[in-house]
Amino acid sequence: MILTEQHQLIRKLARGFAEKELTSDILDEVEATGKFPEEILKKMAKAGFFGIKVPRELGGAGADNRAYVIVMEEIARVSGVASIYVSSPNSLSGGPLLLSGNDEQKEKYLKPVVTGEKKIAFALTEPGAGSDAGGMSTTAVRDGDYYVLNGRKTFITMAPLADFAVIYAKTDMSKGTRGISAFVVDMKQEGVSCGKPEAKMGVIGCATSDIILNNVRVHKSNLLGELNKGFINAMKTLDVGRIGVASQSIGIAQAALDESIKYAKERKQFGRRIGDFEAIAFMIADMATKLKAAKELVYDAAYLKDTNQDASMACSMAKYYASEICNEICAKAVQIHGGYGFIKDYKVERLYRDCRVFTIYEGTSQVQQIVISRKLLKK
Ligand code: COS
Repeated sequence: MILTEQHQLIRKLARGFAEKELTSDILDEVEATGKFPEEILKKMAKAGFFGIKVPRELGGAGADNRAYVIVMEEIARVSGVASIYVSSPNSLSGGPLLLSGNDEQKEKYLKPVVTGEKKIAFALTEPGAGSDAGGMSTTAVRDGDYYVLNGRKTFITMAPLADFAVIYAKTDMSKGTRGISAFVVDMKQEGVSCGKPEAKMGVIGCATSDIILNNVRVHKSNLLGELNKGFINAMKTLDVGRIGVASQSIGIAQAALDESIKYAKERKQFGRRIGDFEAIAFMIADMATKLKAAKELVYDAAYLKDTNQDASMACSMAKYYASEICNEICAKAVQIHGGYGFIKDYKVERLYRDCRVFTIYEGTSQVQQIVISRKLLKK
């Protein structure tokens, strides 16, 4: 079995937390204000969700990738935006530190993130470098014991809320992806500023903005890992990040399926439950089958990671398939709800908006197809 009894217990805990703490009233408030309550974030930190995969000596639970995807799935099932707060310290933002940080850096930047005292962002994308992440133009030029950073990062999740950011910059302009390095930057440092928070379609409640770097002097001790090895750090981080998005996708898809089944049993038209019409029943069968297949891909990718096998292609497959079918399932869920699916009183309206970004962030579906096909067609 890919999932053990302990993983099932973790699922129970995460589901219980999500259903108790992430109430409809709170989630409506998050949508209305664009702000996620700090007291819920504190409870999530206390439950251990911000350090699931972080070693115990850094305040984490020291659990595996399967535990992580299960928690993500269960939190996303109730709130997509809440799952972003779980993913950040465990994968995209904590990942670069876990992979390449030295003890001092982990203690200083990762530990307070796990306890919920601080927040950290991952800054790779630029206005002119999205899918072509290696084409970035942010520079870090050595000046004595410092690097001077200049450039602009864009669509950075959590940037306006973050205390620190992992910033990728070119340290050798002549070497392409082999001339990129990673730095941890204090967001309060002189020369760092954020653009205006973006007005987003979904996952409202976790602000996204640009980060502008204007002659930011970063001490050489804030270089993460080896000089010019930052791109590999980003790619390895994204491998794990992609299982995170895949698990958000199966969580939201499960919620959309649950809502659709409930509605198909309650709603009557032409004197019958709408679930008794094949048009609806077959849609539900299709949704459930695709979701089951996606779950297997997600747990399998996490298992490969946990057993130290090459998981890069499996992570991309899981993200690609799970995010695509999540969008399909949520669209069908809205269709099953008819006009009610189009209004905010019904949960499927938010699920449909929240999942739209899953085929885009942390590598579009087309980038996942690049990763998968390159692996298969490698000479
Ligand atoms: N693990 C370890 N190393 C990896 C890796 C991985 N998963 N993926 C790539 N690398 C290494 C390659 O082996 C290569 O190393 P060498 O320089 O030693 O040969 C190096 O990284 C460059 O890789 P590659 O040649 O494949 O880079 P490309 O510029 O062709 O980019 C894609 C490949 C498109 C896959 C990459 O740019 C990408 O993932 N883009 C999307 C970025 C993204 O997800 N953005 C979202 C940001 S977070 S919201």
